[in-house]
Amino acid sequence: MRKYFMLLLALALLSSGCSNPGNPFFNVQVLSVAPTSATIARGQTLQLTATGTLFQDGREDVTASAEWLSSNVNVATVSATGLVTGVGVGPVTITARLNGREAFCEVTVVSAVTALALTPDGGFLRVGTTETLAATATFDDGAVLDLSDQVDWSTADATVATVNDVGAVTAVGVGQTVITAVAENGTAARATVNVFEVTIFSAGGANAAAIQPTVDAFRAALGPLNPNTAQVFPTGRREINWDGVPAAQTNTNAFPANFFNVTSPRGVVFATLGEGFRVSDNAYGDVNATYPTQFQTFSPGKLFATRGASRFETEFFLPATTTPAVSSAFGAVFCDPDRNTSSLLFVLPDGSTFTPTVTALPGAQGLAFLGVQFQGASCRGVTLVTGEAPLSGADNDVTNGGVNDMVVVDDFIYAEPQPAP
Ligand SMILES: [Ca+2]
Ligand SMILES: [Ca+2]
Ligand SMILES: [Ca+2]
Repeated sequence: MRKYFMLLLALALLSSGCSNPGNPFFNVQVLSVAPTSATIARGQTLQLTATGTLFQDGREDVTASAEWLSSNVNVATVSATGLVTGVGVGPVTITARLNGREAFCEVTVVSAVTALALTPDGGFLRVGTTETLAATATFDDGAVLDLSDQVDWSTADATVATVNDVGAVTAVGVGQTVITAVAENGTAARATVNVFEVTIFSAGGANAAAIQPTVDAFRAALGPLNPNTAQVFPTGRREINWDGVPAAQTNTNAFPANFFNVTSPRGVVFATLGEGFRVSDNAYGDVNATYPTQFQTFSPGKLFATRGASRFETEFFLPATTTPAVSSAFGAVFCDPDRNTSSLLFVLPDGSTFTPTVTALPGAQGLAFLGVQFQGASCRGVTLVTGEAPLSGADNDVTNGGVNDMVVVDDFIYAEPQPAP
């Protein structure tokens, strides 16, 4: 077997140029170039790589060893290390040559930028975060190329956001700025960037008194409590504590989702993928007799939950209308969050999300408050993730013999809904 292999090796060496044993690449069997075709703009560069397939040793990068040639140096030049530079408009063939073998890349060089676009436009960035914009150019021959590393970038207000030479925008301070990109021929494009910041109000403890200072700080930050009327106030806050819900709409899964926009106008409507909503005056003891050992009120004596789900949405409207609105702050009391699985989910106007979790866990039967105040942003609504499973007669809380963290809510506190921008 070994003898047979040695014979094969000898034959291979003979057939692959062993007359030139001083050349380390004498046994290159196949030479390839990547990419094999490309479109670049005049002035743009493109790094090609050459790979040799060797008889014994597999594939090897031979970019630095190959000889590089351009079929037309008036269209594109190529350096000794395979770097192509577009010089004039047209097609050109770049050739890599090594030990008598050749490989090619067909390059098209395009010229005039006729349009430039920046994406995303209208993004929302939290202070301290970075997002990279893309500058996409359309050329006179219809070619479309990403020119992010070729254009000149600038910001209208560096105290709001800065931008580097490849389009990476870093949020500095609350506000709005315009990012501009200019191509070599002067074609420009602009994108608006909104920078926001958030203040988190978070507390957890064994009883209402333990979270009261944080709740009150959140109230103070939002301003005066507005009355439960159809009017839109320019400032201030609204609250829902569930305690005034009539008896006929308490302890039933048919609590109206629009109760606090129609019956008692406060500018919110609820939505759930579950079976409905239920206000309880018995800590859901009529759903599961063990729940009152876990759920206490912040404001006596009613609580709120969705049924058939463990999350629901709160959407903002101009009070007593069907006109969508936005709010810049929302907070809620969470009853008995035992694990870090309850949260608020805000969707910003650009579709990005901000999802703070209830992390100030209160102990086995306590209360937590989580409030978020935005500066420089407001939201159409908020999703409340309340524990890990729907309330159920068969599903006790995790600290009372069950497997899932059961959570309900009490007071909602939110900034006055405002007309959507
Ligand atoms: Ca209450
Ligand atoms: Ca518990
Ligand atoms: Ca729980």
